[in-house]
Amino acid sequence: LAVAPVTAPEATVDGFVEQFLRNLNNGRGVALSASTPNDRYFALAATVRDYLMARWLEDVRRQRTAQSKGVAYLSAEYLLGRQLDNNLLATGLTEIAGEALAACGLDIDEVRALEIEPGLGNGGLGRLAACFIDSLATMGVPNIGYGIRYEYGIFRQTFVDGQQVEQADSWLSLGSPWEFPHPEAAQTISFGGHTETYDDDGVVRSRWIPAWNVQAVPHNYMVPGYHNGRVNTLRLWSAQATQGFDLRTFNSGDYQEAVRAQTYAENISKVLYPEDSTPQGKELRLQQQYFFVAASISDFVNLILPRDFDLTRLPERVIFQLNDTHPVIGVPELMRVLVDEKGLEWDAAWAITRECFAYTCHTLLPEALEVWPSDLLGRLLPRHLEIIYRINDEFLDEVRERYGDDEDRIRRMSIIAPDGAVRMAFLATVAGSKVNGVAELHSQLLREKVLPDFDEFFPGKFTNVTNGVTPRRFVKLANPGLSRLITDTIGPGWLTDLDRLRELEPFADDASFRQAFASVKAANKRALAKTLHARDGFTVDDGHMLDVMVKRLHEYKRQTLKLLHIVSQYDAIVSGRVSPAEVTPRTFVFGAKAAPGYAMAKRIIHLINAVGEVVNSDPRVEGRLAVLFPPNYNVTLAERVVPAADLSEQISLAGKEASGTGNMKFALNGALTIGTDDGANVEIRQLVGDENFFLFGMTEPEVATLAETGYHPIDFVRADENLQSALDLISSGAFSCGDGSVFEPVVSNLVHHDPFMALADFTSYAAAQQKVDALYADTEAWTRSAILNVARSGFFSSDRSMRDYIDRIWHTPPVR
Ligand code: DL6
Repeated sequence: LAVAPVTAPEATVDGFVEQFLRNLNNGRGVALSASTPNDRYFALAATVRDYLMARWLEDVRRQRTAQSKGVAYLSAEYLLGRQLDNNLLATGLTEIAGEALAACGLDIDEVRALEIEPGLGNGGLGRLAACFIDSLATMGVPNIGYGIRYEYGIFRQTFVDGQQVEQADSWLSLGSPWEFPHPEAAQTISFGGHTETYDDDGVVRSRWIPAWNVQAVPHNYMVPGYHNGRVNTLRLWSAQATQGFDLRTFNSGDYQEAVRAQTYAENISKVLYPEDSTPQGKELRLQQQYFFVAASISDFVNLILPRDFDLTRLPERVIFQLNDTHPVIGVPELMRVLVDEKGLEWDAAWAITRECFAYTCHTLLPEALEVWPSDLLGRLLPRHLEIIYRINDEFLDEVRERYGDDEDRIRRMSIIAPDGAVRMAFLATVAGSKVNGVAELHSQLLREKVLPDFDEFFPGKFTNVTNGVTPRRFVKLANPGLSRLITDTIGPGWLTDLDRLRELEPFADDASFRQAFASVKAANKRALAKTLHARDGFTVDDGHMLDVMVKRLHEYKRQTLKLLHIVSQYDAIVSGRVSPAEVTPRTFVFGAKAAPGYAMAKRIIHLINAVGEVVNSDPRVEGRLAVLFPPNYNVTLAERVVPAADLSEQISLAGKEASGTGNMKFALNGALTIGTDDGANVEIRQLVGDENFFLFGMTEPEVATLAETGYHPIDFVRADENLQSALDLISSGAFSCGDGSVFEPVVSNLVHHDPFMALADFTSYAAAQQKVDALYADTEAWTRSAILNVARSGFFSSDRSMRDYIDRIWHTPPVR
């Protein structure tokens, strides 16, 4: 019997129509005339999948049989964004699909609007993972992304009386047409119990006798490369009970008990945890981490590698990249698999493990470096705790050998903290073949301030890979007008070779190009205005500068600094110090979710909304200022906001933002940045040039000096009467119906503590904003700078980041 290989449907409008109708009829069981919008969306998605399928199967086959090395990216978060447009783009079918649906009497825009984005990440870290897997597929590098298929992703944010209210994000309520569940390939993941020693032919070995287990069910997603016929895989694990349903208990009438085990098991992949979770969530979070990492390692070692594979050669086949500390429990897990399950000697297993992992750190905030209490770890994963202790003992022996009994150093470097907790970043650093930060400054501070002892101990282990973003989603899809203009000007090819944007530089001095560029920006602003009107009922005035700050709400990112400046401008108008006509018309757009347990961040959200309500409706402002805060900022909204922005606010306290990636998206789309010398802002400014970037604020060493000498925010308030007046206005209750107590905690926190020194940078920020106004008044000069931002930002492609990872860390060449 000849088995025909899968072939893609014909890439024509007729071929697409035929396949779409087939999917509607056979897949959804409906005729076009009786189909619901959801049926059409599912049939359209299935049709796009059909075009990708042959390539995917071929890549999966190739990756299983090839002897080449691949990247297993371990990440607890993937903030994917909508899939349909991206997959259409990858296949080059966007226009054909639009015409095909039109031929069926359908509007593709209406169909695509139905897609709910999978919000399986909190912010930058998860979105970075999504950009990286896009780039790897586009470069033809073998890669599997491993993660968790959370049933509920990041919460849906709504505002009630200006305050954040979180709602469950049931993104799967109508199913997802992009996933392929494989319950038959489920992995058993164990927890709890105890360990015991036994005699193995004269060798004393340990083994784990777990108490309970769950099933990890893989759900596969296609990750298509751009126009290269390649499709990698994203494999997200979902938890299921091993013995789901107890019929006997059910029949005895105890319905809740009958499903208890099922409920408990399924909780593991139920929700994405917010960054700073509550203590009661800790155990579940550790369960999640071990659950997905253990399933992924087992998947790779037991299913992807050939059965008789010589595991001493594992480093030739895979690098497990640890995306922050969340997957670091994978280190003792691989040791357990190699030693306990595969029977390797400890030293051999450790040599393999050290080559197979690399670790990316994404933070400089000490509280964001995970530690696990040893009692919790010991209860949940007793064998892993034993393994960690042994890794630590052997590591500290090496430290002693090098430095003698320098107990202070040994305490500082121990993976086990003095209180017994396990420092996961230290474990990752000891085990990882390389450790990288995510921007030059971050990597430098990581070496010098966070892990200096380790940098000294492991020369050459630390490196930098500056983050990047995929130009496919964040330029081509998000900004079709700019993409067309670029292609018309420098020809095709730049989307996979973003350095070529440099060729645009001379056109910054070409008046007709500047005009075309400005028209694209104006059209993007109108498109955003339309979206915000339809979505939130907002009005965006024509002719306003669009000044945008979109990112997670965190005190270190300093949304309060931006807000204080808005309040001071408002104050200047209503107190008569300036006339509205003197103020550059600006619409400030905020987008930010606060972690549900982060009270100060939620108060700041409330204050932004309160200021917006007053400023937007005060006739004395004469419409010169507007504050808009669309709720539920997500990837889909980012794709509208970023191309429309004139000014990008990147104003974190220097030394706190590891990199930022929003800053790159804005620069690539022709917004100018007002920013501190922090994270990747430093590299953006170096590349686009000082004159095309509004720098303000203290540098990181200045911040450190101020902190050392003693920071007294009140001194800065006294020194700047505009700042004093803005704070007084908030305290007076001007934004809270006369009740000054409502925002007193925010004001008092700033005036008395100000942990991220917003007040210290206010004066400099306000001065930089005046420079913004001055340049904006000169339309041609502004547009010229905006063009130069685009032309000089090619470095921030995630393709370049991937090349850097490959050269400096992974050594995984593309497979042709
Ligand atoms: O590397 C991606 C992204 C960076 O761009 C941000 O600067 C950084 O804050 C973020 N880090 C995290 C990790 N947790 N914390 N804090 O989300 O990573």
